[in-house]
Amino acid sequence: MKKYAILLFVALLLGACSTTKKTFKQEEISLLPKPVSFQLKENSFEFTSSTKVVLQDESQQKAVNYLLGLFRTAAGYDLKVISSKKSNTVIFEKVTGLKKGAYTVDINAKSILITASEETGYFNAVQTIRQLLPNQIESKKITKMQWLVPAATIADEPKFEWRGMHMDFSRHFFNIDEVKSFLDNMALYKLNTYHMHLTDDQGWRIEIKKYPLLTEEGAWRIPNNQDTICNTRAVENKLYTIDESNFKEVNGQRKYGGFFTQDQIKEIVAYADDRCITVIPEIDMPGHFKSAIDNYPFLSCNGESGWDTVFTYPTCLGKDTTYEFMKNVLSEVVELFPANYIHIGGDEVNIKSWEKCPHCQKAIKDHGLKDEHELQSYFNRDIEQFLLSKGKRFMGWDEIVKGGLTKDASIMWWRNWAPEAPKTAAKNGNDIVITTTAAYYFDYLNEGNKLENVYKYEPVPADFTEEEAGHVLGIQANLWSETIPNFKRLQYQAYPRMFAVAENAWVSQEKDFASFNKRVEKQYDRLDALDVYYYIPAVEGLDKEIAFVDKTEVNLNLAYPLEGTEIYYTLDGTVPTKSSLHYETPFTVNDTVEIKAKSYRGSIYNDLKTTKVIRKEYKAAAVDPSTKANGLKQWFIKGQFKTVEDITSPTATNYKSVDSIALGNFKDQKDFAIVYQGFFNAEKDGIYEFETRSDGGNLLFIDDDLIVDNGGYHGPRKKYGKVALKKGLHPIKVNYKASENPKMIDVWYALQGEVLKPLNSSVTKF
Ligand code: TNX
Repeated sequence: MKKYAILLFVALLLGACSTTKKTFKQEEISLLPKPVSFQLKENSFEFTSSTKVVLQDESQQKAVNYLLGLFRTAAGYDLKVISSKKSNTVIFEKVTGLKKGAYTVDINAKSILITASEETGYFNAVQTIRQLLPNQIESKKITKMQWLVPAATIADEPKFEWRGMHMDFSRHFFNIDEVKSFLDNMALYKLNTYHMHLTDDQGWRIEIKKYPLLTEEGAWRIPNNQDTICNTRAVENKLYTIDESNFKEVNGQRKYGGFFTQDQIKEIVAYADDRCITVIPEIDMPGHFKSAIDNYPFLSCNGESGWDTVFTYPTCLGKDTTYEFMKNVLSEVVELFPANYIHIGGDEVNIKSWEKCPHCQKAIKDHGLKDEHELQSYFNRDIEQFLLSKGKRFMGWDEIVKGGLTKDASIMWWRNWAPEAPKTAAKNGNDIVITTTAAYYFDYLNEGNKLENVYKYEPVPADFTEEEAGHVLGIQANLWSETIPNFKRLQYQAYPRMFAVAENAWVSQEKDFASFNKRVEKQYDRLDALDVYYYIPAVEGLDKEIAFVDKTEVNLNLAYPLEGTEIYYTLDGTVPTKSSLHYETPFTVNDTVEIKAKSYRGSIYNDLKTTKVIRKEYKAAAVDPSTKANGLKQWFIKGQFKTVEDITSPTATNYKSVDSIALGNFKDQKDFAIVYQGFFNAEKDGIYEFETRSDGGNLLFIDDDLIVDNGGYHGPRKKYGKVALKKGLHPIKVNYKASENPKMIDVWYALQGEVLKPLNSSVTKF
């Protein structure tokens, strides 16, 4: 008896040893997107080389493959796949009634049970387990370690069916390995729709067998003025270097470009499909078509190809050959992409060409159309019918709403300034993907469109009824690549903002930025393991010149705290590296210098920030200025001025006295200038900042010295300047030259470092 008791005790002990493992703390866990429900339990499950995976149904294959792949690469072993339950197993089990993408996971020391009703549910469950595993699971090198997953019960389902990311291959090209890496990381965050913008003015990126010139010629360009921004920025900032591997020598000419063969497209689609990601192709038409028109000039209204003022000449919609060309292209495209939707663009069309084109005008007349917008809709409907005949649905940018849509069409709303487009579409019963410039334009810099803004943005328009909201398929962020010339830069623009898209596309619960941000912070180490580049907090304090008289303290800060991020800077004009000066505390400057600073987290750095720190001499106040009233003198001068420099100071006494600087009723006038003159009252000795905002051009002088140079012809633009002023009155003059379409002239001021205030009669005299 005693002997049995001892045996039983040993058995229990052994059992306990093999099943009692680490219990995780909540802070160690960071799931993104956040699951609907997550209950942490005691203990954990350990993956070992003897862990088996129970596969019972074909719909589980993709999820199982992905799980096996993770362990093969990072742990160096193959998990065995079996069909019946045992202990130390990961069991995939089909249940009925869960929504698409939904899953449950139950993890205990002995097993992991995953349930779902279809393949994307299983796949999402594996991604949750992937995020619960140590970051080393992302490594391409084998690590020997304990692969623990916390015991927990999880139930989860997505909010939106369309959880999208977009890449623009035309403006800059990204190769197939980069696409695959992007897809892998989309999968990790449960993003399931990948929109490929494959054609545009700057390059055609998909092989079309019937029209070989599209890629033989249309995929390659001689670097031109479209490349100036990147090339200029790249001088000091390598993140803007145009990827060298996308250049090739053609007949002695260095050309930029690239394209996907149809086989490569199939490979991408299959790779995405293995990750439960749908690929949506976009062939942008009838505008943004220059790369095709260049090589097939019959497509345009008069054989012309190139840029008009803002957009390129579109294809002619009055010639049958255009319709035939589009359909021939699409016939090949539909065969390559199994997705339901084909995106035909439809944005930013320069309809001026159609106004002048006899073919287009004839088509408008023949088909009883009202105008050029209806001509585009006529074209859209024809293309839509064609796509329907191929079993595909038609999708386009929100401009296509204007001339009328059929019930079946779907749109992507991007123009934040055109809220009537999604409203009209939703009322009409069209489905909508929200991709607005207000939050989802990831080509916009992180500093201007911050993570918090993306996270807090409410995608469904506030004026949508419940029924209309039902037409919102989901959300998508776009990575337009005019200024994204390499894959590192693309990742820099995408992360961490892509997390906000993943979270808001998935989670229905109320938003809480602080708690979301905690989970975001935990992702950076995983991104490091994945070898993904990302945005880190920028150096703040160098946005404007710093002026001083004697000496000044320079204070550099990170825009927000992020563990492991440090600032490096130089004072000798060179671009800082990690061997440059390491910023610890504010430092004193007593002569004019240029500061260049970058933040670093490991080898990740962000955009260079540069500013001048300039020594100034005080300007003495005017002696005996003999002023009578508050405000400024204003002269309105009729006449054509070539530049703002051509305005001479008026001496006439026909001025008006004004309290503030503003365009007011002059908005409706043409060909004029305005001059303001008087004194600025400096309340104390100090550095003063002036800022002007105007169109056309303006110059601000103090004591006849140019302080703000906002000259040159331009749309509304702000500029600033700084000056050291002794307490008292200082002569001030503002010359403004109106643009063709006068919009504004106003002037702001502040003591350096303080908030700008409008310049008005409280500080001016004449
Ligand atoms: C507008 S979004 C465009 C793109 C540009 C993008 C730059 C859309 C349908 N058209 O062609 O790349 O702005 O932000």
